[in-house]
Amino acid sequence: MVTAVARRLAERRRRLDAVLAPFRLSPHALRQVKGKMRRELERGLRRDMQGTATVKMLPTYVCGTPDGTERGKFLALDLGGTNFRVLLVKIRSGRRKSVRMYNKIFAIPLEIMQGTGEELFDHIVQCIAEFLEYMGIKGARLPLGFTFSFPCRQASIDKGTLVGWTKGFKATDCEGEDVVDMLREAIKRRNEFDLDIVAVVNDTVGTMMTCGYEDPKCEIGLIAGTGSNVCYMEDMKNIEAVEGNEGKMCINTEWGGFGDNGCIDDIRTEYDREVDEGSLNPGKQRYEKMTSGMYLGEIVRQIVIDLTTQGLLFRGQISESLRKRGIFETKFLSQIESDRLALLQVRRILQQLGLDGTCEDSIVVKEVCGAVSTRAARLCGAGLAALLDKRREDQGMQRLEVTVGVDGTLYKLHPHFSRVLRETVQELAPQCDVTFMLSEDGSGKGAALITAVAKRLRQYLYAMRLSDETLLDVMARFRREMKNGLSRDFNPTATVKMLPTFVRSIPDGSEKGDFIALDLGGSYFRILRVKVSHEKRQTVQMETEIYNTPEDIMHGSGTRLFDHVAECLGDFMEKQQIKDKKLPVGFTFSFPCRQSKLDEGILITWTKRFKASGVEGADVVRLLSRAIKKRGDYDADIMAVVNDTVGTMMTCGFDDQRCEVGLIIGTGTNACYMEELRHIELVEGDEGRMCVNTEWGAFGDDGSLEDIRTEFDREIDRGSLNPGKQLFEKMVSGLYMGELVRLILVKMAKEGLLFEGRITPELLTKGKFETKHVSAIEKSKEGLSKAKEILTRLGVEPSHEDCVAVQHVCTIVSFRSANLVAATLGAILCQLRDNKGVGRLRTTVGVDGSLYKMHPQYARRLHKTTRRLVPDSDVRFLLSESGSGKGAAMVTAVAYRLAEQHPGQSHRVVLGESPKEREAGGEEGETPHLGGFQGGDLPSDRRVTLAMLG
Ligand code: 0WK
Ligand code: 0WK
Ligand code: BGC
Ligand code: BGC
Repeated sequence: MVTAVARRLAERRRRLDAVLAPFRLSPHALRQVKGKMRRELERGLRRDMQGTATVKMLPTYVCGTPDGTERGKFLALDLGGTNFRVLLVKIRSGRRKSVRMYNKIFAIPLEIMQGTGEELFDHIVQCIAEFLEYMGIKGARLPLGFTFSFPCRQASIDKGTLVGWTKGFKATDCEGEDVVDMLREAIKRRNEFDLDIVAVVNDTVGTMMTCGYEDPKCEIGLIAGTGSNVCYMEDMKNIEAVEGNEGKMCINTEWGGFGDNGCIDDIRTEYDREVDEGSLNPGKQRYEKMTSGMYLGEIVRQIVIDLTTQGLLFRGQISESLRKRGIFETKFLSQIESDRLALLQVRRILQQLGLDGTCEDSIVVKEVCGAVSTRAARLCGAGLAALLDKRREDQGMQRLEVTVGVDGTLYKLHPHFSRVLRETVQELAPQCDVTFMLSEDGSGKGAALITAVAKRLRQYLYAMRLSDETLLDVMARFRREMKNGLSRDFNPTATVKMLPTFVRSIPDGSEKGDFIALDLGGSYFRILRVKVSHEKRQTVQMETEIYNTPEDIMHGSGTRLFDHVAECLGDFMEKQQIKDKKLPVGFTFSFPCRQSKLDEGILITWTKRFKASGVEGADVVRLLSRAIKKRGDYDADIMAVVNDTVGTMMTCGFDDQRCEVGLIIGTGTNACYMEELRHIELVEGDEGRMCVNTEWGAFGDDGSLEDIRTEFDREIDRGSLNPGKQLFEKMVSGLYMGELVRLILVKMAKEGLLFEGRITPELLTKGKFETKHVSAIEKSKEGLSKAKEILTRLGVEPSHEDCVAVQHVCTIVSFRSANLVAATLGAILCQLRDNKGVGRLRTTVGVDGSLYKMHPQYARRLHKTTRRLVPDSDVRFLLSESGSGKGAAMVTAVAYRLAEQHPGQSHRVVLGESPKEREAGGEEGETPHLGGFQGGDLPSDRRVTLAMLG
């Protein structure tokens, strides 16, 4: 008897093992699955495999994980898992960073899941309406993030074409359709409320974002629920279907389709085939059907039927209910496999399923459940290990540290699934340190975060739109910075340096003489001969030569730079046949220089394109004089070094006596103005005025503009020659504007908002989109055709809409620039008004610079905003036709005029002068300090200059 029972049990064991053996995948078999998955992942990324790859690797146009700056109120829909949720998500950023969610779960009846598409989307909209009603927010046109947990091919963040239904869904007229459009139409059909559908995302992506909000290392989203799928952040250069090689984009693998080409048929069992044939989508989602909650119960049912048929279970009696498809839900597996459940309870579950069996039967069923769920977990583990190793190798790392955000009822509720999955990953991807992070809040939160980013993406264009309120605030901030710069105590730490220029007045029309002017620092290096004569009326004749300043000179040594300047000057004097003359030279040097006298300029820091070594902290007049001396083939007397803003003010002052502000909006940006000497604490004396070079380009270097700087401004700064410096200039000036636009276009293209996501190497090349392109595209008439031309040259085959959008971006960027300049200029105008103690300021601003001159709308916008911000002023903007070289010559000429009118006058500088110097009245060396000068002890012509400006 005993042996008969033992034999029967052994036979039963043997036959049970035979049935379950294919589920017990060996490490070798799993490694093979991992290898195959790896191949399919790679294939799916290839452009030429798009149509045939079974693992679709769908671009999601999500290019970043949350960075905590997301904020706002969003509606989120979460369709495709067990429950259909409608959520209201409130996101706060900054110190009070938080996400609050209100959600309601709605059922999706089977007949809706498998009815018509219209019925399905009408049902969804019905649920939304109920939710909005319930939340009392029907009127709010909230931005919506739509988690749609099915394979969608996306051309942009807010477009998703359904590739094919999976899981329990089979609604007609949806496959091949854009589900966002279908939802928009259903909302329109209902005509009860309106929503701004900003993003459609897969639940894996929503899950990754939800977890990424807590853990920035989360770059993988895994769903082990009704369905099975994973997404991850891939390097753009590996995503052939989307143009561009920079940055990352999230890929929705849709690994559920793994094996649809038969590559894992070797491990698929007859039960898997049964389940597939009986499914809504036979032949599809084979991997999903071996791993996800929708099917595990069904596999168990198939095995139980087979074992029962073999007489190994339930005394060979197949109950009616056991024949019913789907009766053995996966939740029963989780319950049956739970260690806490006694066999008796397993038996009770089986009884509920109409399976009245013995405890032995319960043990067998439990074992079957275990075999099926373990295989599922191990197969998921093998798939995930393939992805992890791919990421590790792609990044060329020995060890990869990453967080995987997980959601799904199978992972959450099954007693062993998550553990077996983790163990398998450890086994098959030992070089990866993986943290599994359970998504507590579901993918709706993630969808809201993506909506926040997508909206912000559109929003970041809004972030470039500065309201008058903000501009007035910027104006007030700049005014404070001016004060700090003028103050003796705060100047050392001030960002806006307010540099005294020792130019005390503008021309009064009586100047005359023959001068050379050098103009270095703008787009071109000009050398001019300026003859100021006084026949009937004062006239100025100028001859100009433009010289190239190659980049290697700009970035080389200071000696080479000044040798180059001296060489050009030599060439110019040759051409002018004045090499035998020693003409006074006015040197326009368009960089921040600290001056203690007119013919000395200590370079504080390079800006724009210059970075020559050994010049910062040195006197550029001395460097140039030395370079000229070294040549010995001509002589020149550098009488003055002026900033181009000062030169511009003087040039315009020549024609308009009211000109007391000089403004440059060109490669760089800056302004100077005539300030009351009593306010310039760095210079002693209270009488009269002196021109102050504000060097406003550095405004914000102390972080005072962080609230209006955008991610693009930060990117520009990071990629510049002087990170952290000239932050205002980088938001405003011509050297950076084209690049700002390029960065925005790249990001919009990445989000699929432009060029259907096409990104070309040209578009990705720094500096390829120039400010002159911005100017060309904003031309009212031919702007759009210019846009087409320029974008075509960048290889992005723009549509008309693209051109319109690009023109829009150009406008927003250049508008912001003009508005910001209006704000800082407004501060100077208010200072002048208050200095003069007048109710209404009447003044002239002399302007120069290629951006102001060449951009079709810039000047008009600047004028308009300035007048709006400083209504109690009559400002004339006078364009400098002849550049600042003329101004530099004027400074020299004024020196001569004043020398004639006031021989022997002077004043003292306090900043940077040691007490000894103050006593001694200046250091030794070639050129004495302006401060110490007492008239008589300098060569005749020098004396005139200094005194006059005293
Ligand atoms: C919860 C997520 C949802 C996802 C679901 C998957 O919020 O987006 O589809 O998990 O798990 P399931 O409900 O299918 O088990
Ligand atoms: C022309 C002036 C020059 C100044 C330039 C600025 O003569 O001193 O530096 O404008 O404009 P940019 O050439 O940088 O556009
Ligand atoms: C769908 C995926 C989804 C997964 C998990 C699969 O059936 O194809 O898009 O992410 O289920 O819900
Ligand atoms: C420089 C200023 C100059 C301005 C305009 C800035 O980068 O710092 O000195 O006036 O460009 O050329």
